[in-house]
Amino acid sequence: MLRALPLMAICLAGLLSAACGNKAEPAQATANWRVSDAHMNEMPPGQTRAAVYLRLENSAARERIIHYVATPVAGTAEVHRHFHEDGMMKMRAVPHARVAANSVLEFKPHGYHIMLLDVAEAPAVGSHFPLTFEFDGGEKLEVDVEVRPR
Ligand SMILES: [Cu+2]
Repeated sequence: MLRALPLMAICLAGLLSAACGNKAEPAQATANWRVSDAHMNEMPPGQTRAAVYLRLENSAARERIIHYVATPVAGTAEVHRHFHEDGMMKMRAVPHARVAANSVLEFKPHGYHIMLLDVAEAPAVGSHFPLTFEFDGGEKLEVDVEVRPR
């Protein structure tokens, strides 16, 4: 914790000068979770699928399981993971993704992502929408997702 403090100070100063990496969005936090960099890239015209990326930190001392993901902008939302098979990049749904105790699950290109299916209307660049995780025990976490230009 002592080590984290100077970093945090640098990051706060960085936010003021817009020089703190590309994480302009402040982190979203609850007692058990800390979320940062939640975003979706602008959808190409005609697409009905999109991936949401974020950094999900489990600050609890036990493993948690993601049972369900939902957002009003998509008919269905699923946790997916990319993997290599026979020299090809494929993706597969991960119905009960686990987040280890005191650790971070990164949803990022070529790894885990939240797949939005049946997006009827592409959200505008610069807009935000809510994404809700439901974990084991029924705990819910609502995340604010930013739509960024491609
Ligand atoms: Cu996917």
